[in-house]
Amino acid sequence: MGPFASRINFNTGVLEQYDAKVVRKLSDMASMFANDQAYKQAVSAEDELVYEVFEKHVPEEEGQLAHAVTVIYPGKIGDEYFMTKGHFHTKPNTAELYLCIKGRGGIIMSNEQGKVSYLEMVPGSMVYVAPYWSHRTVNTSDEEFAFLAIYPADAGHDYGSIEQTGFPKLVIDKNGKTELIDNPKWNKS
Ligand code: PAN
Ligand code: ZN
Repeated sequence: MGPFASRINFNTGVLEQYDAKVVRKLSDMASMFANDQAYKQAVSAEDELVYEVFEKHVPEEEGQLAHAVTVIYPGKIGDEYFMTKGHFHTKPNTAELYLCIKGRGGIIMSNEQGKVSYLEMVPGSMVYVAPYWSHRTVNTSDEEFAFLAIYPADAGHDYGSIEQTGFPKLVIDKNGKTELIDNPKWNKS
């Protein structure tokens, strides 16, 4: 593969000329939100779009850099903000760089030792997701939250491990303020 260019629209947060789009609706996120009742009600009322990932295609091989723009729509289940599923990389020693383009949000990261890091993201914020840390982003605003992610193309996504344990903390809206609280469903293995 030779050099190529693409363009992010900084007003909309959308990656123009993307090759593939991943769509995640509420129904794709069963048991990920803490409040099961609020989740069930929300899904049956309207299976809302939670986030989309706009990807460029590069070969999934060592040395290549995958890059994608994620747009998380505003919303909450109970008091928990709309968020991504979250994952470890299948090759756990691979890092990732996030750059916020639009809106306001945050990234929650945790490692196998149960350590947690939460960092806020506003346009221009860059977050270095260190190797071995799981990562999930949340939209803490009432507009679209968009960010670019750049990562080794052979990193792979391991969703299963984090699905089993959950993240140690939830990111919630408490009377208009963003707070981290213990996740009652956290199932440390
Ligand atoms: C990101 C994420 C993207 C969607 O590109 O894949 O934001 O989140 P989930 O993959 O957790 O659904 C990234 O971290 N890639 O490695
Ligand atoms: Zn990742």
